[in-house]
Amino acid sequence: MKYLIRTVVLTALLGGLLFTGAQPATTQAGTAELVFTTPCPTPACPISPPTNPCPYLPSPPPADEVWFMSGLEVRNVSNLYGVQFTIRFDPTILQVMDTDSDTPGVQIQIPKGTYFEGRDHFIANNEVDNAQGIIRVAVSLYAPATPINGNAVLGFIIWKYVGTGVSNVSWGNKVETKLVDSNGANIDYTPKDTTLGCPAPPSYTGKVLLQGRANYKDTLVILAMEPCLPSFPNNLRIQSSAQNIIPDMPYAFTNTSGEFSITPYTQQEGNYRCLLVFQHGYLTGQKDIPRGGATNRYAGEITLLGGDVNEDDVINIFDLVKISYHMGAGRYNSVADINSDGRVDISDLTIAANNFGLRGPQSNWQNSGF
Ligand SMILES: [Ca+2]
Ligand SMILES: [Ca+2]
Repeated sequence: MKYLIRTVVLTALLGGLLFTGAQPATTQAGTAELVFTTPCPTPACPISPPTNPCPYLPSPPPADEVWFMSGLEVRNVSNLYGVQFTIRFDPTILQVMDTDSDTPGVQIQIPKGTYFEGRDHFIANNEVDNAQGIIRVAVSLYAPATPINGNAVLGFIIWKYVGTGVSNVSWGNKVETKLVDSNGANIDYTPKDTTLGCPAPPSYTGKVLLQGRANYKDTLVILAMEPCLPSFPNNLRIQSSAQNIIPDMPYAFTNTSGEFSITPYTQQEGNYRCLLVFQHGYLTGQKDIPRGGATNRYAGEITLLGGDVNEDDVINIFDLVKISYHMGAGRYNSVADINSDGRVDISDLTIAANNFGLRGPQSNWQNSGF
């Protein structure tokens, strides 16, 4: 038994010595790393990315304003001659931009600015599947090029953000992603995955109830960058009446419980100053947002008062006249139907009459966090 162990150890030692002697430049297992360097690899990106790559979400951003780069680097490698890698990303958050308009499909950037530039190399594969979120690349040096030792940039990815959130960006498994020496033997390495993304700012939430109704759905809530004014902005009232999408303003409609949640646009985070609330037939509502944005974003709860049928943010004789007109047979009007029960009758008139003389915008939010 002792003899056997000694033989095995001796053989292993000899094997190690022989192996080292035959291939003096071979790797030390596990010391190499594959890394993503973002936004700029060392020593420098070939081109400079914009300062803020996060898009103006959810509005579609101009494509040329939102790109940025990651370098694909190998570090502490010895005798590297060929590389094959698979990289995965979340295509709902990131897309890879094409760097080679002469080749069909989408390619990452090789060799410009990488180790391969100016050296004999063969690109066997360079394809990006932006639908699945997969990059596949295979590159080998060829003679008389000498192997890579130390650190080297293998490629560049030009990304653009297409959605809010954070994507994992990962190297494939050891079958998909391989470093090989000039004999085609695997070089061990440690893959360093990364995350990229623009986390969404915290949402403003709250609850808008409607006097006289049990179902509180479809009240429009808007985040505005202008401070709240003494009167509701007429341009927003016109647009919200048409239920158009409001350009460059985050908005949401309440659910049946009256709850809303609005996520600020990433680039305007901290610039919103007023929460505006609009529902047909009701006084408007609003709430000041502190400069720089609220820390606790629960706006609280407000009950809009009904009866403003002509939507001038005051409940007066004109509204009562209008409701009574629509009480007539064949004159149903959904805005005059304050309580939304399918009829314009004394219930709607009474709601308006009881609010006679009141004006919007209301700002009596309860239990607000700001
Ligand atoms: Ca009115
Ligand atoms: Ca009614």
